[in-house]
Amino acid sequence: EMMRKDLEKAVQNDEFIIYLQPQYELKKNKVTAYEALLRWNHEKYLSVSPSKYIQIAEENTLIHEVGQLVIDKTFQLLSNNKEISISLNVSPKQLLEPGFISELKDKAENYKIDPKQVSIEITETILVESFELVIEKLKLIKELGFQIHLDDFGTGYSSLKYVKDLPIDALKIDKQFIKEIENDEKARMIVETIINLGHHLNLKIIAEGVETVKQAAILNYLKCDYLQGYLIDKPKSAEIVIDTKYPKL
Ligand code: G
Ligand code: G
Ligand code: MN
Ligand code: NA
Repeated sequence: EMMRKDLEKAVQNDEFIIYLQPQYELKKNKVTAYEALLRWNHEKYLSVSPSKYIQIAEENTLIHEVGQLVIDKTFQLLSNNKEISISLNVSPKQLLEPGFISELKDKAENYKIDPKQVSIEITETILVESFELVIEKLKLIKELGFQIHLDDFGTGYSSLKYVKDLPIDALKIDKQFIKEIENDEKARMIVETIINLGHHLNLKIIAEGVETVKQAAILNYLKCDYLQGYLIDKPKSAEIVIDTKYPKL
């Protein structure tokens, strides 16, 4: 309840900032994309996970404001940096809001950005309810030129149906699997199979939670497309990350 009141103030006082975490493109041997991760720039809340206050924001109408400010701040970054791509996390409630798609379209025009620079990350849990409606929404988003990434892949429910029926561009392999690929033969087989499945379906593959050089080497050998994780960098303030020249792996 206290957090809800603080959240209202935070929206009014513009206390939210965007952190970026780089995504390393193995084929090009450099960072070419970033994931936007929301942070509450307040001493009490900076270390609190956004999933916590997003959940509270979702229990009332604040999620609309928070979602809009994430889009505004991200599009502002993109309009100043035309050569990068950024993916944003969108919760089920946000995606299903009636005005969401037109707002996305209008903001892309206002900030003069190419929708191809933007990926919308959705999680599998989004899909359990209102599957048909979600497909319709995602198709419209794709028609506007935005990309769609399926987040936390492998941990949800009935994922293969989603991979077949959804208009997606990439799969993000959940960090739980990546954590185990060095020492667990089964985890490595699963990751290899996800990568091959994705490639057969013309999808890019992003590995999340890459922390070691050995994990990166295995993922490179398995032809994963992008690496994201502490090995490259942790999420940091957007300005710092965009100005960082990351070394080759
Ligand atoms: O950022 P962190 O590193 O702690 O992310 C925690 C969780 O919060 C993740 O599941 C991430 O997807 C989610 N998250 C981070 N930023 C946003 C955001 O802007 N919108 C939504 N809906 N979720 C976010
Ligand atoms: O749910 P989603 O995948 O959007 O959230 C990504 C989460 O993973 C964020 O909380 C982010 O801070 C965290 N994260 C990013 N890289 C790593 C990593 O290398 N290891 C671990 N353990 N977590 C990571
Ligand atoms: Mn994500
Ligand atoms: Na994820």
